[in-house]
Amino acid sequence: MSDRVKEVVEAIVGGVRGALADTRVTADEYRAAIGYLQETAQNGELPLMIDVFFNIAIVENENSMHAGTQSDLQGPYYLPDAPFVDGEIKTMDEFEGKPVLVRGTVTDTDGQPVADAVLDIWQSTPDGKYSGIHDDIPVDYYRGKVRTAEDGSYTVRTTEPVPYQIPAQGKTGALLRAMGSHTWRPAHIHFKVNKEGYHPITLQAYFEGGDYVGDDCCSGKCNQGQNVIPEKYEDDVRIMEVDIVMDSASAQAA
Ligand code: MBD
Ligand code: FE
Repeated sequence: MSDRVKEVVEAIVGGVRGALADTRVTADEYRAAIGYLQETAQNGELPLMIDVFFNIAIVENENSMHAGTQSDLQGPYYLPDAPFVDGEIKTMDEFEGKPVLVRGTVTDTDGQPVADAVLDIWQSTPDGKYSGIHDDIPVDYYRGKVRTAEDGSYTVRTTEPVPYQIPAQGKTGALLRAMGSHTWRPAHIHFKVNKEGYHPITLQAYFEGGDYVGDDCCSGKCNQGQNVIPEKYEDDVRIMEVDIVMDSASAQAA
């Protein structure tokens, strides 16, 4: 007997029973739903479907345990072994991607700079693929780690990612469309920020004015208006200013 299993499963069962009652789900609908879930699992899409609807809730649980910048979805394409880069993430010339300068500062909850924090950044190509995952794009492209300087600042040059379509042809896509929704995420750049003694942060920066910002099929933090970075250019280069606040790992939950 596990108290934790009992607690979690009883709460989920209670919640689902309540929803089934509220919406007066019929026996036919119930059987159809079981068949749909079974097909989803057989097609290997159960993790995707669960993530689309529920991952953000887990992220918020983790967020409630510390102050500072709130984390966002990690997504399925993080790879831990990205190289350290010197001011520039490797991109492929053939794409002629629009240049973007990602910069900002990492501070603690007292506003003091956090030096030597590692930002691990990953993003899509200008045609919406992730290296090491799609199309044999070399794994050291579109991914890179940088460290903050003494004053907590960091800067890295890359190219603009584009909106990303989650697998649309399967059961998850069909379900979203049946709900009047869609299978798109807005363009985003992922970050993991780590520094010993601080809560790690996993976030995404979104491009203000971009398609699907605020209408993310995966309910990322842009749907709450967070981490949507104002449009700003310097010499025709889009600037993404992402300032991050790290909470001490020893701080108690708020
Ligand atoms: C992505 O690139 C992503 O970041 C998430 C959260 C889900 C699917 C694809
Ligand atoms: Fe992503």
